[in-house]
Amino acid sequence: APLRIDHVGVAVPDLDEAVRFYAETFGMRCVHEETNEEQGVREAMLAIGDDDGPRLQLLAPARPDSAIAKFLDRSGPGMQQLAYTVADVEATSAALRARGLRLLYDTPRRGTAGSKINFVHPKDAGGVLVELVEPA
Ligand code: V0V
Repeated sequence: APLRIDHVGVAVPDLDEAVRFYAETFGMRCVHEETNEEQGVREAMLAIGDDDGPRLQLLAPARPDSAIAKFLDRSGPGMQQLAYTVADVEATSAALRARGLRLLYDTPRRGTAGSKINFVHPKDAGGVLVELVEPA
């Protein structure tokens, strides 16, 4: 079972503008920023109150053929994923596969800050793109 919500991911067209919007509107602080070449994404993690709690992840496309670019084209800006912290991403992926869910990757890939990640296809999770995160 998941341990907690790790983050909620929101697709945005412009990362810097979105970081500014959340800072000015909600007083939320950017605590981490990186580009993930493999995922084709520029992302920012925003703390909400308690630094150790779930975060808001802003996701902007780094390339036109990326998952986030495709999401923005189809759906426009908005919530793109719900991510859970898990103790062991491979074990959790195997358990979900055994229950008939499609995991997007055979083996985990690299996520934010050296975490290991996998995803459940949204069509197998009630229309929600579920990300599993094993922190570094
Ligand atoms: C697509 N669909 C979604 C969705 N994306 N539904 C809910 N939430 C989403 N985010 C629906 C779409 O409307 C279609 O429904 C159907 O799924 C299409 O499925 P598909 O043709 O199999 O797939 P694509 O080409 O639309 O791609 C969707 C997937 C893709 C989820 C397969 O986005 C992907 O590979 N995502 C995983 C990687 C990712 O999201 N990376 C960016 C974040 P209808 O129209 O058929 O009903 S990177 C990240 O989070 C990091 C680094 C981190 O957290 O550490």
